[in-house]
Amino acid sequence: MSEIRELYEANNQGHVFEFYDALTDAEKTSLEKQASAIDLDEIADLTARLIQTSDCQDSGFSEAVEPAEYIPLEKNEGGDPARWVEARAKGEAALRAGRVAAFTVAGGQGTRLGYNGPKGTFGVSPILHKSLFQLFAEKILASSKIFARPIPWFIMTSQSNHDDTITFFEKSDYFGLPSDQVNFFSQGVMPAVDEEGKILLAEKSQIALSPDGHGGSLRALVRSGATRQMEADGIDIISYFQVDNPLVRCIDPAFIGFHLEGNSELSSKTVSKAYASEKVGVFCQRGDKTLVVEYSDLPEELAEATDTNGELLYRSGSIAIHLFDRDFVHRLGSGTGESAQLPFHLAHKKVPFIDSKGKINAPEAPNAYKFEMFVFDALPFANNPIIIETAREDDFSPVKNARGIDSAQTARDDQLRQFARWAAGAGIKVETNDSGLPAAAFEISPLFGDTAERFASSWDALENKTELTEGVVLA
Ligand code: UD2
Repeated sequence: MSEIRELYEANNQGHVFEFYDALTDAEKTSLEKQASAIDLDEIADLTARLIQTSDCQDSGFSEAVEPAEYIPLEKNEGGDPARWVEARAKGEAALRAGRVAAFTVAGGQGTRLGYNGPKGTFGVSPILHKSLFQLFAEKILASSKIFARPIPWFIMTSQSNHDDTITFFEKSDYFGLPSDQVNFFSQGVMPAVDEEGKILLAEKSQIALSPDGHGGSLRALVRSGATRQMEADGIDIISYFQVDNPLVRCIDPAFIGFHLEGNSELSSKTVSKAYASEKVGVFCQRGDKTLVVEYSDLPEELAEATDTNGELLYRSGSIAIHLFDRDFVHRLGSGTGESAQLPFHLAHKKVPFIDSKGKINAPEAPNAYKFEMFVFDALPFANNPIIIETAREDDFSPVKNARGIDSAQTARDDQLRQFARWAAGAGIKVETNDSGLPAAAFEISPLFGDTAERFASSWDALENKTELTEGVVLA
């Protein structure tokens, strides 16, 4: 019996090899490889702590939690315009010095959107239906040009969408970016287990594996060699964003400046929650630690509690835009030092599995547990974390659902509103409704202008100014 099989027997997981003897040689090797990559002690520990004593799961919430402080926007109460000007200059200098890389987590399964393909390939821009990946590529290219330094872009995929993601970039010629500026790596996996912690088989030669959550990005950045490459290239700031947000400012000088000024290991952007039940985590403080309490863990009465001004008390929403210090990622992602490991969270899901008779079962109710890490759980480990406020309309409009809230339609409208604001700011007459939506849909490419100011200067320089009528694209 192979060593790995014996190890599984000894750990009460011998059923994983139940069909082994009847497998082909290639299948045997594949199963052994998958099995060897799983840390059985970790699975036993997670089963005991999270499944069998469910009250042990640390949701981050407790009585001692208070709303976290943040740096307000220059235009908002408490905002200090001079500080923002200084931060912007500092961030621009770091960009000109080539210290910044962009990083997108794109390993999610995008189940809610119901789209068949890597989510980044989903078309979102109003006229040309540019994909999320294309918009990010063009924003990164625009910043690379402005700061006269190539900004490397790291993209974390999952095993199930890795090849399709790379093919998409190859077919589109990397949307104008040099191909060596774009780096892909696949995130780690965790096995799904049943109530007893038994590892499930998806096929006779295939363990039921799923991505280890966006928190797995920290170890994947280390394991893939990305942090080492960054160090060699003089990059110490990692600009993190999710694949689902077409409005995100992939590279934001003021944010970078605040991060550097505060000597922060992990900085985050916040917007005020639009309504109490909005599905974003909230930034909180517990003693001297900053943390995010996920929306599902915040008790309803607290989510709805208001302060003396009638505003939501826990309003500081996390929109999953962060800056990581490279050494911090290295420390956390390689499990060295005292901050050894991000905690795992449980997700109770329906997972098809092979039963002991070798039959595939498609459960109708959740039958399995998946283990996921959340990247914001790195916050309590970070020295000097900084939170800055950002304008929702210029940074956040996620595409999560097929229709309704946070859908392709809402993201399209938010892009159109941004274009209309930029046009009006440059003195162009644009007819809009009360919500700021322009009567005629037009599109501004990030390469024409990726901020209000850069749009205005490109517009000024344009010799043949067209009217911004239906279908016009400024490229
Ligand atoms: C996330 C945050 C929420 C808020 C919101 C903003 C969590 C648990 N909650 O909610 O607080 O900030 O975003 O939009 O994150 N991903 C991977 N690998 C994985 C799992 C996810 O790369 O194993 C990526 C995924 O491709 C996407 C991002 O992480 O880019 C967010 O994942 P999600 O859609 O599951 O997060 P959501 O909407 O629950």
